[in-house]
Amino acid sequence: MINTNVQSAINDQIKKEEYSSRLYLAMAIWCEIKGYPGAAKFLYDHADEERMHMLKLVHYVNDRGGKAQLVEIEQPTSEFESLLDVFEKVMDHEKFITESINQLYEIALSEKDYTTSNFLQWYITEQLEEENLFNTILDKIKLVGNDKAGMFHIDKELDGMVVAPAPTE
Ligand code: OFO
Repeated sequence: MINTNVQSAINDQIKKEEYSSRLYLAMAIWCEIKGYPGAAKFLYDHADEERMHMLKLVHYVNDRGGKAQLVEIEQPTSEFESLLDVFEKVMDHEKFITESINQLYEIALSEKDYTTSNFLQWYITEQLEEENLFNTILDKIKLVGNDKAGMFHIDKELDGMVVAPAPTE
């Protein structure tokens, strides 16, 4: 049976991953209507990826004899100034998630729940990969500045970028 404090911390993370999915969905919608189809596809895919992150946690809690809890989710921001603004907000959010995963890991360790800390290793690696990926994208966007042709190429590149698949169990 999963430790109560660990379960409650994971349920909190479930909410954050669900919010991440909605935030990236809102960004994808903005990109789609502003004429960035590649960025939109990338962010729609990433919204799905975040839902997988959430589901992986849901299954984990249930498999350990606990119960995953869903709560009300606040509405994500839906207006952005530019593509740069979108990806800066993605980066800020991912840093917040990394911090949250680290705190969750700390809780698991302090409760001597080594099974959960072992399970969370996947998320720690995932966050590192995601931060690296978003840093690369941000660097490229900053490099082209307001150059329309450059922005067109970045959008094309985003179209082909694959977000690493996440197993749900
Ligand atoms: Fe973007 O990794 Fe989950 O939240």
